[in-house]
Amino acid sequence: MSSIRKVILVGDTKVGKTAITVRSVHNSFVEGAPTIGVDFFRKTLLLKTGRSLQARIYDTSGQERFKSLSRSFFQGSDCCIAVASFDVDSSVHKLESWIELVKEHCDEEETVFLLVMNKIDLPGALDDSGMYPVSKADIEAAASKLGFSKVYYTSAKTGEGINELFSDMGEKLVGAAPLPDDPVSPSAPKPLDITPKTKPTKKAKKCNIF
Ligand SMILES: Nc1nc2c(ncn2[C@@H]2O[C@H](COP(=O)(O)OP(=O)(O)OP(=O)(O)O)[C@@H](O)[C@H]2O)c(=O)[nH]1
Ligand SMILES: [Mg+2]
Repeated sequence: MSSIRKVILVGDTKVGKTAITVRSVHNSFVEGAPTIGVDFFRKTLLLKTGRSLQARIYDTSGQERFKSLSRSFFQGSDCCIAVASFDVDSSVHKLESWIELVKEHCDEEETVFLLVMNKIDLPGALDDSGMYPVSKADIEAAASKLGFSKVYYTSAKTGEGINELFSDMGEKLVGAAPLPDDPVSPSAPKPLDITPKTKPTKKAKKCNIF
């Protein structure tokens, strides 16, 4: 297994997928325009072991008109960051359909799914003040329905929560598929399998939801 991992960001338009990516890669925040199709970024993820991973990040558009283009980039993803935000009404309800769409493109390799609620800098966003179309209670309910044990609360504007998100992602990616020579990797080569192969039945798709 190489040390390169494919990461995709999905979620409704305007939730801040590009802003999160730019904050993580360039440590800056700019009022950007909506993504046209897909943007590509690279980031080195430093791991607790001292080793590193290269993340190839595909920041997809959340606009309906680009959906078929976006989904063509889902194939072979090692990690999916699903993003919603307090100020985008449909963003939490649509998470499930985004995640299902990504799962259709997961192969038998394990894919790590992370759930992000962005724009925590908006005044009162975390207080369930009723000021925004989406509340903290809404995202927590969606997380439990979708099987996520954790919601990453972030602000691309201030940078809060972004480092934690990407460093956790690196560790989980390695947990899902250890790097060569990692202590958790099998040290001995696998014995040759000489049992006759029957035609494989359709494999169940394995996904890691955190
Ligand atoms: N206050 C605040 N605004 C944010 C944050 N993240 C993004 N925004 C703003 O939200 C708007 C949408 O951000 P984008 O990053 O373009 O959203 P996107 O999800 O990439 O949208 P598409 O590319 O259309 O799918 C922009 O005006 C951003 O400046 C944040 O953490 N806090
Ligand atoms: Mg974008």
